[in-house]
Amino acid sequence: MPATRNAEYGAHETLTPYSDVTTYNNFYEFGTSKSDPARYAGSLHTRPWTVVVDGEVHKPRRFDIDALLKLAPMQERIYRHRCVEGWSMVIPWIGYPLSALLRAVEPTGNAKFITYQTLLDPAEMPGQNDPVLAWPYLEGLRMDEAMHPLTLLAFGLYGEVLPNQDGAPLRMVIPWKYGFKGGKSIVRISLVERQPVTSWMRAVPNWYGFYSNVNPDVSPQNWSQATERRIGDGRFGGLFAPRLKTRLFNGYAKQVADLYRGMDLRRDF
Ligand SMILES: Nc1nc2c(c(=O)[nH]1)N[C@H]1C(S)=C(S)[C@@H](COP(=O)(O)O)O[C@H]1N2
Ligand SMILES: [Mo]
Repeated sequence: MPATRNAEYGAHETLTPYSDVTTYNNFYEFGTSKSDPARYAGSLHTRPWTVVVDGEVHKPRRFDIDALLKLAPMQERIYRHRCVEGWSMVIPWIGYPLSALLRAVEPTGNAKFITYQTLLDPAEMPGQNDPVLAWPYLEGLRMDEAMHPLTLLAFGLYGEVLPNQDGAPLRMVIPWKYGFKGGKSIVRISLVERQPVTSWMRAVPNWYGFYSNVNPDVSPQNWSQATERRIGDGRFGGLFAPRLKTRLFNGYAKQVADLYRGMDLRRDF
C-alpha cells in the first residue's frame, strides 16, 4: 500500500516485528486468545465493504471502501500502541487523519462526540456468538479528540493492506489512548450529541471509562498501569525483557494534553 512517510509522527523507537504485530492480537470477534485473530480472521470478507457516516452531519454519506481509500493522501506514521493489559508495540501504520473524513460530511453544531462500530455478522465473526461483549463492538471519542491530527483512520501497516486480524479494511488508531479505543473493521461512524456508552464501559464500568487515556498514575482496573512490556523485546516475546515505564498519554502529552486542561483525569478515566 503506497504511502508517504510522515517523519513528524515517527516514534524513533524500534519497530515491533511484523510477525508479532500480526499474530499477537486482540479482536474478540474471532476469539479471546491472542492467537485466535490470526488463526480465524481469514473468514472475514473485506470486499465489498461500505462505511456509513451519519448523525449530526449536513451531508450523511455511504462510502465504498475503494472511495474511502482515495479520500486523502495516505501517510505512514509510526505510533506506540499500548494495551490496557500492560503490553505495548511500535507499529508503522498507513492511513490519514480521521478529520479528513469528518470534514467531508460537514458536522453540524450539535456534533459533540462520535461513535464507531465494527461489523455485526456472527457468520463471519464467530466470536460474536459469545456474549463476552455487547456486539457490535462500539467505541467513541469526543469531537475534538476525533478531529485531532494524531487520530488516524488506518488502512494498512508495514507497507501493506491491513491484515484481517489487525482490523481490515479500516480501523481507528488513537495513539494516546489504550488500544481498545481503536475499533477494528468499522462499518459505521455516527456523529452524536451525547457521550456514548461503549462496549467496554457497558461490560466493566468501573474498569473502563469513556476517555481511557494512557496514564501510569491512574489504574481503575485492579492492576497497575505504571509499566508495560514491549512485545518483541528480548527473547521469548519480551517475557524476560525489563518493563518500560508507561508515560502520560503514552508519550504524546505535548500534542494532546491541552485537550484535557481543567479535567480531573482520575475522575474522567
Ligand atoms: N472490533 C474490535 N476492535 C478492537 C478489539 C476487539 O476485540 N474488537 N480489541 C481492541 C484491543 S483491546 C486492542 S489492544 C487493539 C489491538 O489491536 P492489534 O491487534 O492490531 O494490535 O484492538 C482493539 N480493537
Ligand atoms: Mo487492549
